[in-house]
Amino acid sequence: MLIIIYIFHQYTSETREIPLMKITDIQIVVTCPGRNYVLVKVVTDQPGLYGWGDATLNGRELAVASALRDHIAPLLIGRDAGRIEDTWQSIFRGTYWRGGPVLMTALAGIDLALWDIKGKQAGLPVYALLGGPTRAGALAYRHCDGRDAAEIADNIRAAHALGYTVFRAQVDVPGEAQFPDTTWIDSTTYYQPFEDAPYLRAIPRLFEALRHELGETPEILHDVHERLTPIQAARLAHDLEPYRPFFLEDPIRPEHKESLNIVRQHSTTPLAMGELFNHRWECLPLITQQLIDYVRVDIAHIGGISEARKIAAIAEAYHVKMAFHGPPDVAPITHAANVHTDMAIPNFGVQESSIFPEEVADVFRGTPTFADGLLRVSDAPGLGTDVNEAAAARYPFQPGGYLPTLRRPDGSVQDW
Ligand code: KDG
Ligand code: MG
Repeated sequence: MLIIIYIFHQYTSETREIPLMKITDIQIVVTCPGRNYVLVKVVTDQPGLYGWGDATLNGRELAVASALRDHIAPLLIGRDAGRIEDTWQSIFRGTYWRGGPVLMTALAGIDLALWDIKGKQAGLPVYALLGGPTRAGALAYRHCDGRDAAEIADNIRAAHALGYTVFRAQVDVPGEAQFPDTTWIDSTTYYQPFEDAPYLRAIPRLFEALRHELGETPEILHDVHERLTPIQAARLAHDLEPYRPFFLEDPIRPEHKESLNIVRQHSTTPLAMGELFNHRWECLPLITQQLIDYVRVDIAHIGGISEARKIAAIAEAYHVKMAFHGPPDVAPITHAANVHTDMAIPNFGVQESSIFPEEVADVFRGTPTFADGLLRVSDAPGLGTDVNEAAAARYPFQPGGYLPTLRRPDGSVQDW
């Protein structure tokens, strides 16, 4: 017995104590430097030690802000900021209601702030905490949309001159009114008409023209935005094959995942999906049945880095790569979290990059930088991002930042 007590004492007295960091405050900052962002500041009892997370859900910002302010933050005051996984589990499972974009975006805000704090406490960038770099930077793709193939080709040439090698091509479909020539219904809603047959003709023609103009080297991808039925998506994926798209994104709606089998059976065009998913279980059938090649989840909408790395680990086992969603409607903090994760995981595929409104630079520090085709984050501890709160207060929330509602020519609703 004495020996056991002695060994226990030796063990505990030699174990390094990691100082407890109590969460003393959680502040929600809603700001609109050109776009609405919901930011989460987790403050600890350690002098000057705080973390920033992003909890922005485009068009539903205040729902997330309320979930955080009214329901989640009060549960976390006084808890140890160092217990990231335990906090994740306690918010996800421990509060009964789980999943969905609002709650998972709120959870991401907390999770990112806690990883930021963990890195600052350790004096290490988050990618180092995740296992260290596996690459020099994250291969980035750039949006090169346009009214027609000639304009898109010019945009791709201009982006290539900046160092990009992967490009997204979205084109106006001839004969259809396109944004900004859309019909405003009221100050917050506009309708944009969509017809599938002209679209299905236009995209293969676009890729044919781009290959003709630019040759076979540029990697070009296209986002369907969930607008097709499975058999239409199968036809598009098949028709694009000769032009070797990098991937075809969100070819069908996200609900009935097994429908992707139909697309898969008809084409070897790589498929990407996931920006509307909120946790690993939604990705699971697509990964384990190898129905997609790239997981497009949004770190801000799946509960943060803690969930992202688990999805990446599951995907790795099935030779599926990660292509985290990176639109300008999530804050630079999420973009930094994307690149930290990209840097550390072995199955990184490509990173969507975005151009932010100019005012964003007034509010955020530490947005990932781009050079030579790659996005990089700094070696600063944590996520390396910071928020100028005085500047954020100068850009109050703007209501009405909704996505357009698409309508078929007969007036019925079509997926965005
Ligand atoms: O809020 C919705 C946008 O983030 C989405 O439409 C952008 O599909 C998108 C993409 O791939 O960036
Ligand atoms: Mg998309």
